[in-house]
Amino acid sequence: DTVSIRRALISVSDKTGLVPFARALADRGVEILSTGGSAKALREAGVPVKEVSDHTGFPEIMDGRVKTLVPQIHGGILGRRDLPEHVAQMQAHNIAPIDLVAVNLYPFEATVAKGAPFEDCVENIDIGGPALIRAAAKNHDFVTVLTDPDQYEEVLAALAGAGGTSLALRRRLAGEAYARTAAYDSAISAWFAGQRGEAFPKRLSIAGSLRQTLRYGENPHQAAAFYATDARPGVATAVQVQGKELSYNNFNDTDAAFECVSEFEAPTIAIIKHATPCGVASAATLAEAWDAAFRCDPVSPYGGIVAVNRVLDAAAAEKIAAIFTEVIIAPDADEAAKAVVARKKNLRLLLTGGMPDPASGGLTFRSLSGGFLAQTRDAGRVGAADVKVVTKRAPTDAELADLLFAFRVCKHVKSNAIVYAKGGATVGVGGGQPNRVDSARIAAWKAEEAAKAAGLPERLTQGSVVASDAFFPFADGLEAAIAAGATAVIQPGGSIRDADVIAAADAAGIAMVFTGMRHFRH
Ligand code: 93A
Repeated sequence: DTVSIRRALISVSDKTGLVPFARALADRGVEILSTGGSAKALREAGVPVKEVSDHTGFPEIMDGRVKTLVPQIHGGILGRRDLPEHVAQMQAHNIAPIDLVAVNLYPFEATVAKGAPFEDCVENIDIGGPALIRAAAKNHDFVTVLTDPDQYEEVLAALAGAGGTSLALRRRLAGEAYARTAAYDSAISAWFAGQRGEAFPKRLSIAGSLRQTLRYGENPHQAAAFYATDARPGVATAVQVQGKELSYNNFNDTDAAFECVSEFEAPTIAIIKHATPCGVASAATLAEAWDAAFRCDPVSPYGGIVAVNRVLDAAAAEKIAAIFTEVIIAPDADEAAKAVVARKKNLRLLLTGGMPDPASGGLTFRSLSGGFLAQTRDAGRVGAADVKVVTKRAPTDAELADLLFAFRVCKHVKSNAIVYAKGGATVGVGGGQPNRVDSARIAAWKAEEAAKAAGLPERLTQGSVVASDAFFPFADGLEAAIAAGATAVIQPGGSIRDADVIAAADAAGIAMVFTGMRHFRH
């Protein structure tokens, strides 16, 4: 089933690796047919090449819209070499067989991503390319199809080794080819839906490129893989500088950590376990932020994930590496920090090259039996101008700053979320409880334990502020927070018992603001 290559058609927009690939084919005696730009690049590099238009006797017309959409090309790809009628028809119509097709498509996705005008996007919808790819993939019994420069080497190796491609290889490449054209058409249809202002088109396919298969999923008996869908800076764009392979849970937690720190402008550290923060702090330096974040909960960070929103420096790296940490994710790290991390062989360091924009749009997904839920990202961000004071006492400036900080952290804590904060750092985090008052109690209890561990005379929540991801349905959750020492509260408001909750706050001399925005995270 090994098929040798006598004639190849190369038509590529991304010219990466084109010249060495074509030269290697030519050196093996393969005749190379190519379209305008690709042929020009090959000629200039001194690789023997024949223009498709010379081969077919038909010029490229309509600004290249019709260059390979001709019977001599498609017949040469689709004809079955084992059917006498096909072979006879090829001969009768002067159609030469094409044994290899290497095509990568007009950069539609990149054109959309750079915000090009409507007409440019339409012009970058490739028609002839997908036709070539789909034809070659269909006739994979005889034809080898390549759709990505990262496949060149493998095919050249097969030619050098067995003198041709195996059926197994051609079948795999055919499957990859259809995955590529499917993703391409998905991107086009999603773009059209977006142009119509439709967030949720009639058919939605999530197209991703396999980044890596994982050893297992959330549990060892589950299989798992990681797919990248876009170029938003984050876990999907990260380069792993060192450490062993990340697991499914590591990826999930690391993403949660990085999304959390991206909310803050000042140097900020988030320590995450099970995709929920156990300590978050902003400070003048990352090292100071670490101390404050760690103080909030000195028990949970072991085996945790740490995200920072600045270039990681050595002082912060020393502190993070001093305890058992699974992963550090940062936009970048300086050489000294890398050297510190390098002392811990297993500690993974991921560098993303930038921070995600917390206000960016897009969809998030959750699978359920028989389907999936899609929603727009929680890009909501509450600032000082968005809050409404509802109590007799207004928060002080310092309280307001902490309230806004706590509410942003709250967005990243599993519901029901209660976050106490003081001086730009969390001092008590409670989440994942099916009722709000338990989350408030857990956060306060953890803060007491943390104070004991640090040898501090006072519970950490004394004189803190508190944020709630959704309204307090009863005054009891608020009373628990007041009992823990909170002096100011931020919450969405909107309960039918808001009046009771406000009265309880006023009775205790507490300042309370409503955001009008909820941040459930289930
Ligand atoms: O404009 S097309 O839709 N019509 C075609 O007949 C056609 N043939 C190849 N696009 C077509 N292609 C595409 O041209 C290929 O998919 C490739 O992306 C590109 C290469 O053009 P050039 O070699 O001129 O740079």
